[in-house]
Amino acid sequence: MDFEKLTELIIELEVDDIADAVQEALDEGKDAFDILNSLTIGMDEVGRRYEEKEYYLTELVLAGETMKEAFKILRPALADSDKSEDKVKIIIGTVKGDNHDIGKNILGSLLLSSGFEIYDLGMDVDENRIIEKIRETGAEIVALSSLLTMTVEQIKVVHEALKDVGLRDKVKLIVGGAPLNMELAKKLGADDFADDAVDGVKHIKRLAGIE
Ligand code: B12
Repeated sequence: MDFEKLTELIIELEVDDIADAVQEALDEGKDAFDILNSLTIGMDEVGRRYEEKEYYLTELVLAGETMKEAFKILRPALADSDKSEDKVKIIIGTVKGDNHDIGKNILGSLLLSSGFEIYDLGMDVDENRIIEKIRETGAEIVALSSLLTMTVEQIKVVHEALKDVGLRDKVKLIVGGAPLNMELAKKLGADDFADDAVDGVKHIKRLAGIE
């Protein structure tokens, strides 16, 4: 099972075949992160085809399903053997108005396998739920995903709401998603940004003072 084939299975939306293909690649000893990378390349191509109007919403939905099937197999294999003893608590979620959760789920799995304690609020999460969860758990880090240009402003809403209730300097806010970059993230009030989930874990470790 080569990486190009895995990328192709995502692009061709082979929802019934992807799990077996990922399993085969793992059985051959391929690195789980390289497999993840080949799947992400496929998702990027799906996005490009959608932009070019070669694919429509049905295909986007199916691509999402295909990625989820792949991830069911891949998730345990991404587990890090070098588990940290410190259980830093992290709240993750996708911002209000946004129903993309694949990237957020990948980040969550990687964080979990790196020894963090994760509270996943899901998608379409507003500032009040985040505040509630911080108070309930004492989480030190909030990691938010925003995939839509339209919803990145929600990061600012969360930042302001945290300030209003006096929690802003008690938590670190890290964000990610394609419409964001470090400059925009900081402008919106976040402390940090990372391009992808693997880098996200490194940044979060730094924010938590682990590395
Ligand atoms: C699958 C998909 C969907 C699925 C989502 C399924 C699901 N459960 O997530 C469905 C069909 C629901 C969907 C709907 C829509 N979508 Co859509 N979708 C995509 C697609 C093809 C892939 C997204 C994805 O999962 N990528 C794979 C993951 C692994 O990547 P990722 O999310 O970027 O995450 C990585 C990094 O960004 C980072 N990361 C992400 N979050 C975080 C958080 C932190 C803290 C950190 C550190 C890192 C991090 O790490 C991740 C892994 O490395 C993208 C195109 C693309 N290539 O991105 C369009 C895309 C995001 N969608 C788009 C659009 C327009 C829509 C719709 C508005 C379409 C419509 N007309 O209805 C709706 C919006 C619905 C809503 N309210 O949210 C646009 C957004 C354009 C924009 N900039 O605003 C895109 C870019 C397509 C395009 N090229 O036009 N979509």
